[in-house]
Amino acid sequence: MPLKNKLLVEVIWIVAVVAILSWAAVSNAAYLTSDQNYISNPVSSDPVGTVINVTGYQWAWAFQYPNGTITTDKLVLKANTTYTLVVNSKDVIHDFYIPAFGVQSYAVPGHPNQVTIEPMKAGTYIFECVEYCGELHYEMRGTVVVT
Ligand SMILES: [Cu+2]
Repeated sequence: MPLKNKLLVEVIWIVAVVAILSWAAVSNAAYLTSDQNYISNPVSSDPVGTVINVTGYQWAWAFQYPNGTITTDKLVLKANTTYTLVVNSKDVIHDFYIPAFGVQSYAVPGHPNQVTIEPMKAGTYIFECVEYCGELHYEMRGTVVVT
C-alpha cells in the first residue's frame, strides 16, 4: 500500500474512534445528569408522590401505606400514580426487585434507600428478593397488583 493510502486509513481510524468515544461521552453525560429518581438512592431528598415503606425481613416483605395499612407479600398500587418506595430491612441485606418495572433497590438495615415508580398499566406483576438472604430467600416473592 502506498504511503499516502496508509495515511488516509490511519486518519479514518482516528476520526472514527474519536467520533464513537465522543458519542459515548455525550450520551453518558446526558444520562448521568438526567432525573435520577428512578434509580435507587439513599433517603435524603424529598420523596415524590405517595410514600410506601417497604421492609424486608427473613423471609417476607411488608408494605406500609400512608394510611397505616400494612400488607405482606402483596403491593397494591394505582396506575398512573407516582410512588416513592422507601426500602429498608429489619435484619440482613435484601434486594427488592420488580422485573416488569425495571426497579431494584437494596434493603440495608438502618440505611433506607428510595426509588420512584409510576405504574402505567393495570395488571399483576411479580416482585422478588434478588439478594441471597438465608434459607428461605426464595419465599421473598409476591405480587404487585396495579388497579
Ligand atoms: Cu431477602
